[in-house]
Amino acid sequence: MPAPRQPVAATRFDLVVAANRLPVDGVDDGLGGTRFRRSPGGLVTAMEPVMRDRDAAWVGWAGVPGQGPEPFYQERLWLRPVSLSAEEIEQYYEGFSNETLWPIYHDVIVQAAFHRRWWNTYRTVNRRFAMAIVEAAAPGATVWVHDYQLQLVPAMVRALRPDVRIGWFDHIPFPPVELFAQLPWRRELVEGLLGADFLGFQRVADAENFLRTCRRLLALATKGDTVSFTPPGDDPSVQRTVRVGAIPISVDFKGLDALARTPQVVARAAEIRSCLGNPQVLVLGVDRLDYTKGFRSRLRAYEELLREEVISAPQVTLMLVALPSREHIDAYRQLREEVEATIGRINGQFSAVGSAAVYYLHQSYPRAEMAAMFLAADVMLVTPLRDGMNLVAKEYVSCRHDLNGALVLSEFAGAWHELHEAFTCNPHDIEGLKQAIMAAINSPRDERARRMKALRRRVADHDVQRWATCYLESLASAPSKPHSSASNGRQRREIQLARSVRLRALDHASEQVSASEQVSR
Ligand code: GDG
Repeated sequence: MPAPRQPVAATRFDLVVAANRLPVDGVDDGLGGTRFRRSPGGLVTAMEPVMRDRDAAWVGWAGVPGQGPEPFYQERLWLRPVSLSAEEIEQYYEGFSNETLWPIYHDVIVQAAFHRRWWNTYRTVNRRFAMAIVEAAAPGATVWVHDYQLQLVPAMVRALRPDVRIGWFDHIPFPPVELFAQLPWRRELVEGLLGADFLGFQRVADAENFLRTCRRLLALATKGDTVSFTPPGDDPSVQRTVRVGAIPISVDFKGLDALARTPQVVARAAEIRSCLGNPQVLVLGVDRLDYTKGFRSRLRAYEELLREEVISAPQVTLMLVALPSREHIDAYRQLREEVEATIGRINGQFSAVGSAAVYYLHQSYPRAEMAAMFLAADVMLVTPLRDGMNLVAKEYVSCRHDLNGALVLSEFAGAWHELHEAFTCNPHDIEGLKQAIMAAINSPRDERARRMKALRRRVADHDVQRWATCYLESLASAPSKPHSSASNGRQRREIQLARSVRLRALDHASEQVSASEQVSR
């Protein structure tokens, strides 16, 4: 039964989460319109326990272009859609977020593109998110902003609502300063983030990269895990202290473990193996089809192992699940073409009638089917060239209650810093990758069990609920008040007013630049 609509203007919340996407999927309502249902993503699962007992709101894009739906309650969570036009999606999301920031933050595996109109739209959209947050936040609320699409939001919210506590979490790597420095808008991005009280990263190295960036590019003073900062135009005698820390994200271990133990999933795992002709070794890869995930290295290693007759198909079968991703972007289209051509070549040479060397699945599956795939696979290949964390590695481990299965894990995944008992690989080193795959395939049962037990203990102890709780505790205990030497209440109010006027002026200017650039395109 749909939850009753609430009077929107009067709604204020103690906890406001903001992420690019709302945790909903649009589905056809059968009447020519769209109905929204909860999507079972990792972030929602993570947030559930911390949101359950609080008045919480979630601000984000509903996933369809144009005017979004009115705010609505779903399972006690207030969802506040941010509308994005088709052009804004192209410029803010596909353009600046995924063709500028994503490559820079992932070691420039592909070249980054810089366009001023993308940046202007990024700023305009960040501003829209900030306004939605400001409207939803109760006095003194906690605001938790997520990811690289919303890096300007912390300072924008702070300028309008200094009473709220603001955190930001980076799901992807934070790059070394030498790469970050390429961004023409590097200063604005760092200043945007420094509006937060606490900035969370996946790895210690990401937090350190951020601190180094503050020192090297903005000449800011850092001390331990903190950085001191005066926003531009503010009273220079007032400094805010921002804390930075590594809080690695995780998965819902208990939920996945329970799912993988259900008779349906256990039976389905056996059925998958049987459909594939009961190979001696089933090797699995599950990723978004993204150039960061190391598809090319993985396929090359597998092809060479077949060609050198170290393994043979179908005794060793590879199942590759490649979730469709960012298909409007050239680099993703090219990757798909290359992956599909390589798989065609491998299958042409090494498959037999009725048994393929590679089973390629370019589609999305329900969670239970994914759990069955994890349970069916003897070897799991997680070989990114760079990855903030990689949840798939942790999901695989969570599903292996039988203590069987071997995880091959790239040292460039954030997860590698926690999952020490995996079979480590460097995906740039094809010989090394082949050796890691063979070590996993040939590992004795008791060694696999020993490794898997240790991996499972780590993920069970550091699950996603603990991640969310730790994050919110770190945010709550971050230094709160600005250290002020001179300004009194009146001065502060004046600065406050000046800041919000400046923000409005900036927006106006950015919208005008966007408009004039569009005219001249
Ligand atoms: C970013 C960072 C970081 C995949 N195929 C299907 C499916 N999936 C699910 C997986 C997993 C999720 O998608 C992918 O998460 P990853 O962590 O592997 O990677 P990104 O999408 O790049 O996520 C990453 C993460 O944020 C969290 O902070 O770990 O480093 O890049 O949960 O299971 N899910 C379903 N069907 C599929 O076919 N249902």
